[in-house]
Amino acid sequence: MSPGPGLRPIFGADSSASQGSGPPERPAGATASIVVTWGASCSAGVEDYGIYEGRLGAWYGHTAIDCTDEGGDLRETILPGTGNRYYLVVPKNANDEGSYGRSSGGAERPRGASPCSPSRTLAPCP
Ligand SMILES: [Ca+2]
Repeated sequence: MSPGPGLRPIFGADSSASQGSGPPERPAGATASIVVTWGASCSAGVEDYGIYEGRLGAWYGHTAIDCTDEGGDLRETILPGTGNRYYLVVPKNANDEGSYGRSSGGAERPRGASPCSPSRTLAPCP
């Protein structure tokens, strides 16, 4: 008998009792959302965060995909683009953005396309 198109537990508390169930299946081509978490910025003036997405290998071509940390809880659920992607979380307030971090060579990463704030002058960390 077919189990039917039912839902399967993802991290069920009784997973040890299930019969050979592996990780949840997902249809080919489907994209699952992911959760991005980060630590609070030490930059003075930070009020919020923006998340940028770029394609691995295409350094640096990131674009803002989320300009608000809803709930101020240092985590956001996003829908990733296809392929291999990287993400940057940038401190911001209404007028300025902070650092995008540095490349492995030590250079400040460039700002993203369609940045969340008009300029990048948020005070650096002490
Ligand atoms: Ca949030």
